[in-house]
Amino acid sequence: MGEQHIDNGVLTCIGLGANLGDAGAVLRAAQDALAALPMSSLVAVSPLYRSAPIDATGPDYLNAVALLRTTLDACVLLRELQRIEFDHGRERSIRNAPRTLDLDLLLYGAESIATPQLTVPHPRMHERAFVLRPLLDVLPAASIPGLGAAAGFLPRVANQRITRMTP
Ligand code: PH2
Ligand code: MG
Ligand code: MG
Repeated sequence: MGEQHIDNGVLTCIGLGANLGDAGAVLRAAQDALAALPMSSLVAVSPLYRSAPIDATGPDYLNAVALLRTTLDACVLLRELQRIEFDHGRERSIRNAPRTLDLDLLLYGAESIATPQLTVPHPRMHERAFVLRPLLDVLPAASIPGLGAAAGFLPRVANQRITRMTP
């Protein structure tokens, strides 16, 4: 998968989410946009999952997680993700407002990053079934810096209703 083959670089995990419009079509287009990123190679994309909004309102979300190997800096990658969101009609209004496309940098290798623009690992990823379930599909051994094995958090989100759509 991916437009180019990259052997070096950092393995990153990107959360994809959408709950407005044709969310399935938007997520497929977002996968193509990730595959086209410079200095990057799309390694895997999870199945899509449907879930109710968490800490938010609006229609159900579709979510997935992509694995991207890249030599882009984390802040450059973040800007690319924001450009892809913008290209798909994302408007930045109030926090957790319904969105046509949300691309979250969940993990950047084993790095912890804290700048005004970017916090990695994503601070709430271990509390959300819509992140953990697809993440563990593509990277069963995923480890969250500072917290440990992602799989260890699954039992704590067992109360969150979530449905795998494909395959
Ligand atoms: N994203 C949010 C807030 N709540 N709920 C679900 N189910 N899926 C999301 O992607 C999501 C959410 C903020 O980005
Ligand atoms: Mg986001
Ligand atoms: Mg988000």
